[in-house]
Amino acid sequence: MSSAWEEFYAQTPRPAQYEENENLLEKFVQLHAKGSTRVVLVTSGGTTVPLEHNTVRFVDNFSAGNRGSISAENFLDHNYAVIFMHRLKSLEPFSRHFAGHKFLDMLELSNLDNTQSISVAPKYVDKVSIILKKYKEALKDGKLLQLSFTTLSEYLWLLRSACKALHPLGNQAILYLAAAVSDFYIPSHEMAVHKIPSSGPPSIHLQLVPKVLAPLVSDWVPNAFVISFKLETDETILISKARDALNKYNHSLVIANLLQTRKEQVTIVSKESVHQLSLSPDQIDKGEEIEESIVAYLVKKHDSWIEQHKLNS
Ligand code: PAZ
Repeated sequence: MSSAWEEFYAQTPRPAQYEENENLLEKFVQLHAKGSTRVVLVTSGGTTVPLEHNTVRFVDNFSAGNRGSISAENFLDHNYAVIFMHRLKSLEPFSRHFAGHKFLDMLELSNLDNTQSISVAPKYVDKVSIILKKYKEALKDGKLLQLSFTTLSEYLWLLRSACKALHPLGNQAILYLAAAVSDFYIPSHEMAVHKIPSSGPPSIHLQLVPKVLAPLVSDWVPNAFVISFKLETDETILISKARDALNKYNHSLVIANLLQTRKEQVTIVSKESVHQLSLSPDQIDKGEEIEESIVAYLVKKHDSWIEQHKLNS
């Protein structure tokens, strides 16, 4: 008998970009395997659940991609190569610094000797140049691969392809699964083809999304350092839910966060310990980001993971 996740992949059509993405992933991993660079897969942003094949309406969630895009920059700072798998139009590393700015207001037009040129307005030059330099460096070294998804099924297909590509790296790979993935969906064969009529209240039957963390940890990337996230809104159940996930899937760490305080406080839960990271009011005022501490902590834990594998082999 096949499991729920096997049935999902058997019943859900592959997305249009499937083969192109597999090629990009394979080349990226091969390049970094040659240079012995560690690679992290960062998933970021929320998945949608379409209600119709010709999608007019869909279920979405709150995730903006702050966690993933900030963390991706921090992993690059620690010399990791980053596969940034994000929800289309959510925040991306580097460009996130300009979210909320009006792009055209940052530019100036001049006309010297009848030659038009465009430059960055003086008040933005310092900020743009710092970020542009880091961005260009990441691209020059081939350290950043960005791939996007929108729907839950695009996410699940892409996640499996990324794991397939990362498998040869063994314990040199980190999976940092920060995306907010839908828990419920409508299977492809049960979904309406056309726009659901508004002649009466619709009856929508959602199914549970198969938990792919189980095959991911046991089969797809069995030696990788796998970190999942757990989001709750009720503080009293957060840590026990994180522990349940660790016991069920047997991966390395769960980062537990509350919707209300996720930007200031997280708890990193392993089978052996519970470690809290938080920003002080002063750090928040200065615009510091908690992802810097999260990533620094994880990089150290990844070192130990690799050492442990050496001792065991
Ligand atoms: O994308 P964002 O910065 O707005 O939010 C990040 C987050 C809360 C989605 C992430 O930290 C997280 O907990 N992801 C997993 C959510 C889940 O339990 O499925």
